[in-house]
Amino acid sequence: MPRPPSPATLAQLKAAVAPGDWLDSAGDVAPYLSDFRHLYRGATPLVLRPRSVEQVAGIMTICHREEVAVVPHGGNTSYCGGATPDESGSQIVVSMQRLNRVRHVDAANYSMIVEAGCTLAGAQAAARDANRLFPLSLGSEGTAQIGGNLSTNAGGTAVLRYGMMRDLVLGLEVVLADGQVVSALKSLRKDNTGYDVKSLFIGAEGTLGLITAASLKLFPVPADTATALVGIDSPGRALELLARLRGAAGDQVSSCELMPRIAVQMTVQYVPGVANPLDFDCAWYLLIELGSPNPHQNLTALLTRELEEAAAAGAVQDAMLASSLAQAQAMWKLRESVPEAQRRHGASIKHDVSVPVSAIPALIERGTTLIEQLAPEGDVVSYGHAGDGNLHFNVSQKPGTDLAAFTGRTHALERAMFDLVESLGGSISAEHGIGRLKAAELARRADPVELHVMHLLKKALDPKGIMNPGKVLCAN
Ligand code: 2HG
Ligand code: ZN
Repeated sequence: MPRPPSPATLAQLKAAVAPGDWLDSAGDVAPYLSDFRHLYRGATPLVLRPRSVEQVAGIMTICHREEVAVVPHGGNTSYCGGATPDESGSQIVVSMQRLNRVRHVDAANYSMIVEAGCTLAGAQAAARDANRLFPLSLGSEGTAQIGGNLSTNAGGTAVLRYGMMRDLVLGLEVVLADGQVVSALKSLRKDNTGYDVKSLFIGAEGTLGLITAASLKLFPVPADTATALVGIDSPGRALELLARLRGAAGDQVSSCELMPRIAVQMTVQYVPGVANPLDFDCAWYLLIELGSPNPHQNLTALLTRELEEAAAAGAVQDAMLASSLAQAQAMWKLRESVPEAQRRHGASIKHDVSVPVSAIPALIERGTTLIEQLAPEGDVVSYGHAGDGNLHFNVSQKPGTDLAAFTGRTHALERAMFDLVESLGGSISAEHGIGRLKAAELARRADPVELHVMHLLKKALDPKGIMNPGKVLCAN
């Protein structure tokens, strides 16, 4: 069981980093104590900002010996409180922000090695400088860090073509709970040498070890892209269109994002600089992007033809193809601003869930009915990565309703949504992780044997329970 650090231990921990790389005053540690959504507010006696894997190893050696709990901290964009210390004031925070070098870009091998504290946007830029693409793409990419993307197995808007963070990893460097370093930073596509140890730490949210660097896959930069915003009358039509496009363009379909009318309306209303490119009012909107490294592919012609045929068959109500980069960016701004619009609109209850793509229409229909029954103060705003089967089945408070009554529905809504998702063969966390927010639900709903294996792994790798306690797994 972790225990509060003594003054002597705190002094040793401070000495493990350079002067100026630790913080302990109330004002300085404050930004590390609350999560992005302000769901939790914790306390800590110390924030450390190491600059090297050796310093992280030194910190973990001390924490292991003294049984001090460690909360890894990246860009603080977790939606599940995954990087926030608890209220006890005994957990120390290890911020990865100063471990942020791009160690190596190997253009010929289509790979790069970056440290955990690099922002996702920084990693993308390093790849682009070498005329390569690092394809993970998220609204929070300017702030979110690679270590957090790995620890939550982040998704985003290009999963359809390139996969989630786990699919983009060739190797990892991880500091274990006792300070040993797993140096598995190989940049190989083929490596069948026993268990896939690195995989354990991806999606583990810092509960098994602290990721310090990763070797990541790179791809050719798309030289031809086509982006369209399409108006449709139902989610089923969205799937029909996606299937049609995949039939015509295969893996070149890189994004398929679904938004209901209310999400578009809110975004246009609340977020400065967002305009609805479609003057036609539709029940649903689909943002489609195709990309190819071949500049002569003429994806715009292909997408135009497919949309025209779909419209002639009654599957598409209206569509606009971006005729410039600026227009494509405006369409993406519309989509990526939906979370901000929901924030500006007022309180919301979020469910980041996934189902098989074929079950998306059933999820929307049944989920909407459930929410209408259980939360009369709420409006359903279900949007997201339909091509991946992942919806953000969010509920926004209706203007003029009682806030306490609305937020009081959170638990009942979550239970009902998760029951529905389970009945459709889905997942209660598609891309945002478990953190503290969903740890109890995971314990309730995970396959018991799978959960047992998770606890076995936790005990084996973190016998003293010092790695991000209370996240992912509830103590047992
Ligand atoms: C997105 O897809 C993000 O925009 C955020 O995953 C979703 O705010 C949300 O619920
Ligand atoms: Zn998302």
